Amino acid sequence: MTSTIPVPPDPDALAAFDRDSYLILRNAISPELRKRLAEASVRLLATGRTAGRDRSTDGKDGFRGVVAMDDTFLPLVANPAVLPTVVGLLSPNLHLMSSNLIYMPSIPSGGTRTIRVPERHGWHRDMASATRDLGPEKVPRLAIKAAYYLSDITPDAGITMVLPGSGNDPGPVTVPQGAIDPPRAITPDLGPCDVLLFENRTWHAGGLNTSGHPRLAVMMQYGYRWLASLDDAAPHLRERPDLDDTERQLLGTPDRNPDGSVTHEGAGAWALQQWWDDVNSNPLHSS
Ligand SMILES: O=C(O)CCC(=O)C(=O)O
Repeated sequence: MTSTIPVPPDPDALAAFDRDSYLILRNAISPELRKRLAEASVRLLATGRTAGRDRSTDGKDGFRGVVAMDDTFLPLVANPAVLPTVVGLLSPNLHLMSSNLIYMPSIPSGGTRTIRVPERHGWHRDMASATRDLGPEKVPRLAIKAAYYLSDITPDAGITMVLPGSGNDPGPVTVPQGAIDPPRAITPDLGPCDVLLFENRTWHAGGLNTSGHPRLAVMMQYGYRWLASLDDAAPHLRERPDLDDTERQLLGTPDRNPDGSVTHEGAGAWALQQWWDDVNSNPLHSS
């Protein structure tokens, strides 16, 4: 990782996210961790496990809730190279809504697909229910995904595509007839250890993987604590002595006193609030 000591987010990076609706953070994980994450992903996918399994069209496979399935994923929960930017863009009142492993097989360009074809281009915003309930113009920034790609990153690997600056575009996106991507869509220029951030309103789509190798990604989705998690509850994780209070918060600390009684709303965010205050007040960090 670039640094294990969190530093305040770069204001230019926050402004770039506001403008572009996506951001790349370079070297957010070490090559060693990346290798272990890829191995853990392959191990999980090889199991017959059905709890949390997420199989979909065109041979896509994966799981929701991988941080509770293999400890290898735990360092991603409060990755110090990523968390300051996510908190800077949302607030400290966050939890991890999902840790989502996505396996995308390679399909040759002429191969049969049911999605990412002109009739079903696959471009979407996340949190479709929020958009449905609030309306596409009214839905705010609610959550941010940090996407790590664990297989070879080549131009044909099927890395997630984004439409820059689309966060305020209620859509639907315009895709020219016979095409599968809107004009101006891009494949982010990622290095293997980089992370791609995008939010619920960013128009995006899985790219086309024609590389001959499966594409593996882990998407960590952080959202406000008042939003429901998409993963199965894993309260046992919060009991672990090797995790700290910020990790526990992200894994679902409720608004409760130590004796289980109810405390004020938002109280369960104290750890990240304190961490955020420390990150921003450390004199080592002021330039
Ligand atoms: O697999 C991908 O690249 C895209 C995944 C996606 O669209 C999503 O998680 O909402």
